[in-house]
Amino acid sequence: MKKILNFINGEWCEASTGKFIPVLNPANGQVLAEVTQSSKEDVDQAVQAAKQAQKSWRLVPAPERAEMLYKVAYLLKERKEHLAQVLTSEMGKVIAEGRGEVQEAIDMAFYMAGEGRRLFGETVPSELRNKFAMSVRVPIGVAGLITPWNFPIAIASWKSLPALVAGNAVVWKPATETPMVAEEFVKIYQEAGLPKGLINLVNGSGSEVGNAMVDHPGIDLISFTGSNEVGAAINGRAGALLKKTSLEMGGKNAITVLEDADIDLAVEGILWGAFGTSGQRCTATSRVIVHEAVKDTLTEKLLSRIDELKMGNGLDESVKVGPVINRSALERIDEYVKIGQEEGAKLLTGGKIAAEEGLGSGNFYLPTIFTDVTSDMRIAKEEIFGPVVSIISVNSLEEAVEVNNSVEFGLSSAIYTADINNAFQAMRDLDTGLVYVNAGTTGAEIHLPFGGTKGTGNGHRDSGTASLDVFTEWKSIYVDYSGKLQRAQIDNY
Ligand code: UN1
Repeated sequence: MKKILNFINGEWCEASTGKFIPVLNPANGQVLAEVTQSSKEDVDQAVQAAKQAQKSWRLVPAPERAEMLYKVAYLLKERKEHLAQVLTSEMGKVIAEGRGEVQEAIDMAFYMAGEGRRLFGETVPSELRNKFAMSVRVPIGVAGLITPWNFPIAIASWKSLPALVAGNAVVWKPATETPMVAEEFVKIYQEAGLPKGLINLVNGSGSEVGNAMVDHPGIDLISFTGSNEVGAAINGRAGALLKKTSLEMGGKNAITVLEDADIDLAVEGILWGAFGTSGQRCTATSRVIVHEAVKDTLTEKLLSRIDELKMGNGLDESVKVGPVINRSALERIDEYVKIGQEEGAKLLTGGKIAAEEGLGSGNFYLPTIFTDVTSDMRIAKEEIFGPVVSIISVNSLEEAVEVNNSVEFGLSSAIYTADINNAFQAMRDLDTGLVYVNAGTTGAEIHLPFGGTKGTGNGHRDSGTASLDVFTEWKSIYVDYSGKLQRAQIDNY
């Protein structure tokens, strides 16, 4: 049986507990590997290694650090197919999406490598004569990364690459469900020649590893993507220690379809946004807000396309919808479907665990559509993280915006309209971190900030240059070359 180990101070090693947890293929329940279960002690060793390595890494010029990232980018590119296969087998997303996700990591590596020559600060005129003022970005120290199973390599790339190019060291806890692609990613860093101790991998399930990272005084910031429940717990602990956190959490994303929209285009966007990745994206479309006048047409068209969504093992190129991550996800989704029915929503299609030949041993849930949903229902408010979409009808753009904004999350929203005035009004009023016009709620590109408002996050962003704000601090520097005491705010007034 393949064993996935920790990577600490440049060495692959078993965790101190001696325990291993099985890694399952969600499409058929097959055991793919076992992953080492870490404890507090393993976290401590990783932090010590990271602290030591960061001492010299911060002194390496950023363009030179970036050269390492170019090597990472080319290795990711070379190994794209292999990485996609590994990712699909442990996470379940269909292979085309697996390739797409690896591409996101490749893009991020090239992009952040470029940023090594663009870690700009500012030169600012001083208030005083013969005095020079500037601000520079400096690394924070050791970054603790806690990443989810749904985008196991893309999200790890959004966090580790900016952390490293900015001069930090990394302690990374990947999700227990997806340690295989994490191992592959770390091997790439190793092959690219990243000095030992700069990236450390600490595997393990449960809260012990995560809590040990948050509590460890040697970890200077935590960047987390995952559930609101865990994010809030991290923030509480870290807040008490005055430790910076960057949190990326849930969504309840909606596509609005106005009267004047291209309905066929909107149908494409909804099918892809709601059922791609089996609805397991933070950006997944889980609500459709449609103008009453086009509701029936849209609903009929959606329903007529459902049979195209072939379910199965994502490694089969013809499959469109893969499994969900595990048994408990399957049960949670099913529970929400029952809640929806009890609340009075009408189940149009799906609503059950797939039982067709061959699917029974995997975690497959049928693509599910509810109509007659109102915005006060739980299925319209809470994140389901599965292939379930709720159709809500409205009578105006204003009402659509109100419904869109009525949830506690604020990650992504989309509007389909042919009217430029409606489009601009929506771009202004939809209160999410991502807004799409005539495109679905998923598919963010890595060179723009990624993140959300309200309950989705805590004001930080992954990706884009915004991610450098997470992994650096500003240092303001004043150089007085007057040769005399100049009292600021006094001698110049
Ligand atoms: C996520 O689900 O956490 O925008 C990330 C998208 C992808 C990333 C999703 N590029 O859908």
